[in-house]
Amino acid sequence: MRPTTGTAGPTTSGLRWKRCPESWPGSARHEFEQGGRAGPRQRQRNPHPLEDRMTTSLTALAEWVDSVAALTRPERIHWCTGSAEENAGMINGMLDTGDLIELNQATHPECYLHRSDPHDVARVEHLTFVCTTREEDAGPNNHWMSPDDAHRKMDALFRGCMEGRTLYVIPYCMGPIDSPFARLGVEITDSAYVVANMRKMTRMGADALARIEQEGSFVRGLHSTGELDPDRRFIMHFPEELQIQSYGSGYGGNALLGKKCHALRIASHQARNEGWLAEHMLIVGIENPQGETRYVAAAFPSACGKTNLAMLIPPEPYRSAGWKVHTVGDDICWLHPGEDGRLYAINPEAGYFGVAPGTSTRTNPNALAMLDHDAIFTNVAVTDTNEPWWEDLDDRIPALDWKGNKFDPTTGARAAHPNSRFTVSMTQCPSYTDEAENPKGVPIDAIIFGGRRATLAPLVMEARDWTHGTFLGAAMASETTAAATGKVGVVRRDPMAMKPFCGYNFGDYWAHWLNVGEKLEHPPKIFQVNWFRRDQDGKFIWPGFGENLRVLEWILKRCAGDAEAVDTPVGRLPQPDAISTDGLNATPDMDTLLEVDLPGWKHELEDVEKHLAKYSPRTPKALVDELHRMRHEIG
Ligand code: GTP
Ligand code: SPV
Ligand code: MN
Repeated sequence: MRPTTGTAGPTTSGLRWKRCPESWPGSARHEFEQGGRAGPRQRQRNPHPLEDRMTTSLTALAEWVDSVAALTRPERIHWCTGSAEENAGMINGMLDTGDLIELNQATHPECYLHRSDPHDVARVEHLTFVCTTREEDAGPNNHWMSPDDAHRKMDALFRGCMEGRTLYVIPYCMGPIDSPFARLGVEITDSAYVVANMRKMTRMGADALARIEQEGSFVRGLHSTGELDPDRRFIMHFPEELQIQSYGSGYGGNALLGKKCHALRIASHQARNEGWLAEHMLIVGIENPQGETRYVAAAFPSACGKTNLAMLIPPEPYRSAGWKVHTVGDDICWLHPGEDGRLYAINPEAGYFGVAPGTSTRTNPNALAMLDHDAIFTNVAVTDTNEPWWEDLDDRIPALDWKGNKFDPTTGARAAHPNSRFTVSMTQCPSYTDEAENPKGVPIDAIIFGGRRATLAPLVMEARDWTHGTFLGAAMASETTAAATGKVGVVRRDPMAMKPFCGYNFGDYWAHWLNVGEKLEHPPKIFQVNWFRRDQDGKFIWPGFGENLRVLEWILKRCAGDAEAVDTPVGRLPQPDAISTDGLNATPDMDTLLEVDLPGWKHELEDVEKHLAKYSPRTPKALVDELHRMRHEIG
């Protein structure tokens, strides 16, 4: 069954989109006034000869689209309204071209499969650049190219690249449409798949355009899938120009420019100038049996458990005691200091682009429940009944692998790509909360850093204060995953889970973290967790997933002043019996999970010292002092 244009197409959003008020009191407006202009220039404009409808009253936007069209030479220009009819038409078009494959519409209505080019299945960190005027401002954490060189390179790639294709203009809003903290962008792309994904992942279309026209300022993102040649693939960021240019990939983080490119790399740069934080964090509310909801934000590197923690289902006996989970976001979090001295979080996204493998009724039932309608699957396998399938989903044997070849289980090969993904509107999640639309955001009690570490890092520990917490974040390390191309399972430093996403020098970023914390009268407490500690047989010691609520319970008790902790040179840990194991089938080895291996930490700190020194002279002295204090206490 295909969606019919003009009738009810895939309905993605139950979001309450409000008409734009006259003006927004927030920083975007402020920035605009600081620019000293009286208001966005408006002019009467005749439609471009290639356009299929009238476009915008904002001259800067119209001129930019004209200039991109002159460079890329598309056959047609389409301004996306975000309507259901438009979406249905585009999905039909992709079914015709084979960009989308219909899945079983009886079991999975409005679900489609996209198979990427096999060489285009993950982020490409080695081809991702931050192009600031001065190389030091991008820092050793980023690949750098001068803006002039980058523009020259990208102009050459974009020249004529949309010949015979449609240029889509996607106005989008990151954050609740009526929030002062929301930011606007326009992505130009020649990929219908990108449009369909952006429609689920952002507030896209007419309302966003209306706000862009009122504010006059927006991030310009230009994307073309090009010829998908990995040697002609670049993801360029120009934070000083509020521009993104991406060529040669159709994959998520490389192509859905609102996500990592805008909401992290460009936004982190803006956040530093404006006194807030743009972070790679989930946001979740935990409601205790007394009915009090406390929000935490957690930064784990790619494919290290954010989506799972954000929508966990409380295990027994927590569920029957009345614990509930409210999901605000699963990947990106913008944190603003509030007038009451607390930190407030919004999720700039409107959907989830989540890792499929490992998702099952045992690990993440909420995710499964949101994936049986109106979802786009990328690079998963399919069963003989044409349902989406991935490793660990269940014990069926799929018929076709992610490339569309007949699946042979005897080869030991995986059927779904390890970085196969789903795209779905956040409102489809059973644990979705309206707080995701709260323009002020939600107040954060705890910030949690976590990584994938087989050894050393304990299940949980608390930082003694904001500075120590910033140190723990800066020192984070984690095993690499399939979310980016390159080797998997290599431990690398991934400060605040932002190694691939910070749009400026980590030295300046850590200084900014310290500054933000210093100004907060009631800063969140900072914790570090590790769900991925392994035993001698290589098995995970901690059961993880829903059971992680047991750790969150201790964290929230600490925030409320209701739990004890043991002070150690590296951080404050729970006593082994402080984490409840009631109702677990087998009691995990809590002694190992909570051990503090001081010689191991001594060795770790030597490596952290070298890591911090890489960012000298911009590394804040307070972090080096913290390292010395810990080392001194270890003795
Ligand atoms: P990105 O979308 O790439 O940013 O990933 P993410 O941080 O949201 O990770 P996600 O929750 O999708 O989990 C990635 C993989 O880790 C999946 O295969 C999960 O099944 C697995 N995982 C998540 N949480 C846990 C946990 O608590 N324990 C174990 N052992 N595995 C987990
Ligand atoms: C990640 O890699 O952290 C993701 C997926 O969340 S992507 O959109 O590719 O960045
Ligand atoms: Mn992510």
